[in-house]
Amino acid sequence: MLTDSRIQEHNEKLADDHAFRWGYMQEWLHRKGIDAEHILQQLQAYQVAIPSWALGTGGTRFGRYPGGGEPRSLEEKIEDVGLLHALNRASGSISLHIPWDIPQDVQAIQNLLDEHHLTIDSVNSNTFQDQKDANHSYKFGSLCHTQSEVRQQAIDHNMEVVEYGKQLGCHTLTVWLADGSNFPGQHHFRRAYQRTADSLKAIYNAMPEDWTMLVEYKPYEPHFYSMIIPDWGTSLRLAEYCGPNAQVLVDLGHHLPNTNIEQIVARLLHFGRLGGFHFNGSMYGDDDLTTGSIKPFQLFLIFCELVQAAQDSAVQNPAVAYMIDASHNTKDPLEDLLQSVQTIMTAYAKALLVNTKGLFAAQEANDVVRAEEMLKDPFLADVRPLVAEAIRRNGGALNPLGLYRQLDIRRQLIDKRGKLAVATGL
Ligand code: AOS
Ligand code: ZN
Ligand code: ZN
Ligand code: ZN
Repeated sequence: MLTDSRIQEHNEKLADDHAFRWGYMQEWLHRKGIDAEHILQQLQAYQVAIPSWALGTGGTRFGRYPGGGEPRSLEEKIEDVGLLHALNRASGSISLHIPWDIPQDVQAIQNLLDEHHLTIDSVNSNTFQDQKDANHSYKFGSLCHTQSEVRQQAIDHNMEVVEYGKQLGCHTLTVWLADGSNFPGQHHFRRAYQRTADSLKAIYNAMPEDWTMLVEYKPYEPHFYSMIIPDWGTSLRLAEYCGPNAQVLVDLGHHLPNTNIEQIVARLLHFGRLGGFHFNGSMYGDDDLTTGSIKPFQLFLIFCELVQAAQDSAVQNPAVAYMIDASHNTKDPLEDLLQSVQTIMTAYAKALLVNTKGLFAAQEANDVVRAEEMLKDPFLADVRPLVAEAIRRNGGALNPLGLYRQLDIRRQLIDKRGKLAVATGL
């Protein structure tokens, strides 16, 4: 189905057009005094993790329309990510969700990962659903629960998730808590917070020293009156309470409309506590739409903060885990993920082109218009040839989505897995 020679053939067909556009881009960069090779190196090194739960159609609470050919097992999920990575060479890792993705045969899974040049980037715990045969219910919370037995069950689950991660060479635990309340008076806010903090710390203390814990925040949903970790301030405080290897995870959809996310990113970088991202797009809330589909300028501004911080020796932030967290109701999930990676790389490429020295000078001089123009100039540029060249040099396809469609990969997956195939846990 997708072989290196297919990719070569595809690239040869597009070579002429690409040479024309890339040639123009190179000349443009040259005139601006930008070292194209240096930008390419950074783009070529960039990787974004694919969530195992985004490989099938998600649906909403009102229903779900399966797209067909969806992965039925962890093995098939790995194959799907392998396919994406072969096309764009920028999706070289997977985020797993336990218990949805429990590996039955660790060695076989490791072999399959190696075969597709993939790693496990993070493992996610799940205390937002009651598990089969569980002794206690999470209906009234997990790490925040009033009863210590329930909290302990949730702590033990997180430790079990870490165990699975260790077996697969992973070093990151992502914790998203659905804990919260629906009505005034339901929670004792201060006590519920402290129980959560102490439970998280228990997990943190039991993790291996070379592991990172990422703490996600979310303002509402599934609870609508209060969430235990509603905002980045709470995540940050919890991370600090746990220790140096606990960091904040920013899910782009977990902000109230019009929140200045790029400023949050800058603050967290300044405090050295930005641990990772869940990329997606948001119109109203946690919509989990395709990243950049609604606010491409914001995505670019977020990358500007990341690039500026990377160039600043005063910033002491650990490596950031880049992950996608999206849900697909109408699109082919693989097409959506290809679009997402392309969009993320485009935003990153534009951010790399910002003349930061010039920007800082404009800021110092309080030249508001010049500062803004310094950002608009690269944002409005068409950097697609630059991204395509980076992917091509890594051995990927000049047009990953185009090749996916041309090879009719979804049809092949449906033939192999069936029309109603459903990914586990979704
Ligand atoms: C939930 O809203 C969070 O975004 C989680 O990161 C994630 O979507 C979930 O763990 C997957 O079900
Ligand atoms: Zn998320
Ligand atoms: Zn979410
Ligand atoms: Zn989301």
